[in-house]
Amino acid sequence: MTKTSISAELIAQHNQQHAARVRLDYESLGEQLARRHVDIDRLKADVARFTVAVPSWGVGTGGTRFARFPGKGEPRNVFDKIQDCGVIQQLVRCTPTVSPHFPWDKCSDYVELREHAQSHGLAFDAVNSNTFSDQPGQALSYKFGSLTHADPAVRAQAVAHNLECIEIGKKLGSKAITVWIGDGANFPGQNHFRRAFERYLASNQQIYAALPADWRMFLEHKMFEPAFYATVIQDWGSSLLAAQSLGDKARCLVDLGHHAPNTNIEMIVARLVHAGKLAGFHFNDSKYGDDDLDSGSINPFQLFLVFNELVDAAQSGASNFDPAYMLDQSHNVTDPIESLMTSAITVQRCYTQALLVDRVALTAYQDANDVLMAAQTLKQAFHTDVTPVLQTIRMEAGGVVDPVVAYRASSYRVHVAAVRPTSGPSSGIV
Ligand code: PSV
Ligand code: MN
Repeated sequence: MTKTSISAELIAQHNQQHAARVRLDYESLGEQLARRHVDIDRLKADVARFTVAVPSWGVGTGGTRFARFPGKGEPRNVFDKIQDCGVIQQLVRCTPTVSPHFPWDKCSDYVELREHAQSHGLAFDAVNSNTFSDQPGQALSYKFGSLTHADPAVRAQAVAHNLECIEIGKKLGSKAITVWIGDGANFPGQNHFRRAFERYLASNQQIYAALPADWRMFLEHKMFEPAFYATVIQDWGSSLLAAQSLGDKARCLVDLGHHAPNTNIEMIVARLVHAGKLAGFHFNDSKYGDDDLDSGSINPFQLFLVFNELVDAAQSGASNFDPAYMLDQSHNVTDPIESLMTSAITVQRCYTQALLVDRVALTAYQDANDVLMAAQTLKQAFHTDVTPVLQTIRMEAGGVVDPVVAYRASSYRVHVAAVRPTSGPSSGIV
């Protein structure tokens, strides 16, 4: 039996208040879509299968390089984090998995952790390794790199950590490891570019060799930070070279925040699909750099355009196409649970809108060089308010019409704040 933090009565009452209105909105949207030859019930069935993983680190309050302002009732450990993720899933019903990060989520009994997650209706998604910061008691420092470090002993330590993550992941039921490293240079001359990349490949070969047969390795690129001059895996080109040289199980993960402003990310997605190397996503949004803002909060159209490529790839039967969807956000000024719920729904919304693109018409406009109508075809889908579809899916799955309203009404944050002491102010990003 699934443990529920939000009471069944509250959920029932909330939905009762909204059910009649949602039904009318759904019918009205259904009529509108029927005129576009879209069957709303089929659309709903497609969208109901869509899920996105929640990052375990996202339920704690984040920070910047300058400060962190802790919130009330923050999770004290991975068990609390899972409880918070359970609330998200209970209300939105499209986030049934959690992506853990080690050593942040280390615990003494992973069988117990897996059972704890199951009891909250959750399973585990990709495990993430951390060789971008030093941990208390760690033998060798990652100050000058990890998997690409000049010293083979540091590289060996970083490889060993990744192997440990795979072992933990096996116990948790994960099927992938995401490797992101902060390795690089802050000054010209600091690193030998080719040697650093060669060391990256050699270290990753050892990790790759330890992957179980049904696992994947997700390589995550990032343009800059903490290496501000030259990051070893700074873009999808380096990531693709690495994935191709490692083998079939290695794929390229796209974190939306890891590109220069104005980069055409949807085109990167199309290229990775073409290469059969798209691992999946870390969804978030940004204005300037790796801001880790809530998905779709700055540029929802970009998110839609990414999903436009994904739906196109799925519908045209692209090979090796099975992307993993995860959020990767830092919530500095909002309640993380509220941000993650609204972000998951935003991602689900963009997927739904992308399903509405009239692809036959779009192809015809593209082939006829009818630029304006091609663009309008995308805009028509993007401008469709699919809220009634998402609300109906949530209600039918046992979630709620308006997750933030229900969450606030539950006073969950107040309840957990009573048992979880507020962590002191701290500096530095988490
Ligand atoms: C790095 O900025 C990143 O996007 C990687 O995915 C990390 O694992 C994550 O953020 C958490 O710091
Ligand atoms: Mn990321």
